[in-house]
Amino acid sequence: MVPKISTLGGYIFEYQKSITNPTGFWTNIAESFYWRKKWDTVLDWNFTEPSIQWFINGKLNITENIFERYLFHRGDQPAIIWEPNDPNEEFVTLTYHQLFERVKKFSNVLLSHGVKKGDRVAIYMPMIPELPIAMLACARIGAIHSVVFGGFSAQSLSERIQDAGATLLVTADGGYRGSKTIPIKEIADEAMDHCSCVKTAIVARRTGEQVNMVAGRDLWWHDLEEAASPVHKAEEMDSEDPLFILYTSGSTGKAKGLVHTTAGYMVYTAYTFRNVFQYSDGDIYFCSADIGWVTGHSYLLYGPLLTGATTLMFEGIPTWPNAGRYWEIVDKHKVNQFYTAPTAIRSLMALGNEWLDGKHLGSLKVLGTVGEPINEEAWHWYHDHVGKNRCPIVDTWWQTETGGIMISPLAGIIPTKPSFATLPMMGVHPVILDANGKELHGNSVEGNLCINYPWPGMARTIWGDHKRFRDTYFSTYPGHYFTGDGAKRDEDGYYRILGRVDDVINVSGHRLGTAEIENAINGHPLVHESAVVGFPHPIKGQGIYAYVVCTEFSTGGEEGIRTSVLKTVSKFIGPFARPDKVQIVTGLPKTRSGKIMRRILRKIAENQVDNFGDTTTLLNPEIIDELLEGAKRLNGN
Ligand code: 7RM
Repeated sequence: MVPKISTLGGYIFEYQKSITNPTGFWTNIAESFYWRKKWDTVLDWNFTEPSIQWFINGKLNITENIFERYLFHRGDQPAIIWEPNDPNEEFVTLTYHQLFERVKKFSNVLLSHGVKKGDRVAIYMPMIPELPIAMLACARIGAIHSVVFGGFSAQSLSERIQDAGATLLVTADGGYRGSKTIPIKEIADEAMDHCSCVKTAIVARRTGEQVNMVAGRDLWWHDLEEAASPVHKAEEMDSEDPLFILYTSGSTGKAKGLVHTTAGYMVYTAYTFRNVFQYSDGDIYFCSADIGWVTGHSYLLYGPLLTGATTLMFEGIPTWPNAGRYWEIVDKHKVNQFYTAPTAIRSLMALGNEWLDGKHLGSLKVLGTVGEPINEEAWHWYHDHVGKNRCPIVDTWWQTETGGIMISPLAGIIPTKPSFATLPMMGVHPVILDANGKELHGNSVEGNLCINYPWPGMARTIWGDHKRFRDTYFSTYPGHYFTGDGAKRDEDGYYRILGRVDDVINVSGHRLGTAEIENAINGHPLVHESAVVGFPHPIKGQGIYAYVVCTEFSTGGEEGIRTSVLKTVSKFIGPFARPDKVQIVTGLPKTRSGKIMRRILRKIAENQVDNFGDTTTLLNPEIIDELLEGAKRLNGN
């Protein structure tokens, strides 16, 4: 297993080593894995092309590092505990041995349907055990998985399938989320109508509802698994062979398919998991994220399983059948580490402390947060009421692009400070730059957060568009990876993440591009144009505020348009991207060159009524009064 740091002195010592001699540091960590063939060169990189390669010419398979590796003496230990949506349904435990059998069988299923090394397999599933089984089977045969979050619409799913050129789709009949049943197969069918690349769909049974099975294309998972052989030898992969593609939103255009490769991702997620959460043998670890997002990939699945951990996977939502559900799960399974998003904490906090009454929570040792800044009030509530003042909180900052945690306390080792992600992980070299790209040295500085040296878990490219990868992350500040986040380094050298500095908003921990939402709204037949901004929201962190210019009003007037705009966004992206506020306007504030002055829109969405700064370049300054009037009506003040 990878080494675990256990003192502050140990952290300082290892961190220094990782910065002064990164290749030596990572060699040492990589040695603890199982390689078919060791690498020749640890690292080759430049941030101009950019080109990043770790453990060059190494040969391995990530699933051999979960199953066959020395971890296999854990055959009878639970690998995955699956807790269903309905608390009255039996939970399922898959031991390492049982999970291995199912992964090998499904590997053979994929092979027998023509999936080869390097092919892309799209996965669109609810949170059921077949989801991680499908991912691990892809990794085992060398196919590249592309998991699409089950909340995305048919349109978004089909765009992602086509972009990746997936030939096979793994899906399910339906899914349960709280009191709702999601018609997964129906959505997948609609998506497949628009992409010819998918030849086969494998459908897992969950809800048992009637679904339409297309002859010659759709097959039942259980039939195939039952008939498959459990004998399978893992494909030999190169260190830099892609492991998966995961789509994420940016400030412009369509979603980007970030590509993560095999060895670096494996080493980095395993190392950070073990050290940040201070995982010990036998602990039960619960990450509440959906596997469809990067947190689920790295810290529900790969990091924990590479550590031989027991990882708990929950199908449902925190507020059903009531707001005590997480705490019930913690007590039922004696969870030791719990990792969730600030938005979940804020929504549970708002529902009252009575849901914690009668809950023991004595098994908890470490609490974690991820996805968005955590405000102090939520931090204290989590610390006092959930952690009972005895569990360190790890506020982990990272991104889909970084593959793993970048700035975070090591639990119980680095002293915490509410709302600070604290100090960098081993091998991570953060810098803060001003708007001109000048590095701000020393403490008590604030600016744009960049990283100026490669780490093993970083994404290598954007699928099919390396130029976009360079332009997005490596050209704003040449020689640096630009995160898109603002940050402050305080008087103690601790980092506090201030949020995005681009047109990306973070709604309930879901990352969304404002341009993406605008594109969806503009797809409405009566919409002429639109502008979307974020505004502070007490539960979601940020809410979505849409200013919409209509060409005409159909029957139903403003209210009718509002409702149908929400429907359009659901159809194009998914229900989670629906705006919280839709203001119908006759125009948008634009400069002479036609650029929308978003600064003003953001301020109005935040309820500001004056001090809009320099508006002399506006072509239509009179629009401000109309916007303010409308906002007042919308906000009811
Ligand atoms: C893991 C994940 C990435 C963006 C990132 C930040 C924000 C994530 C924190 C955070 C403040 C944190 N990947 N973010 N973690 N902001 N404190 N601990 O969320 O690709 O979906 O989003 O999320 O803005 O750039 S992500």
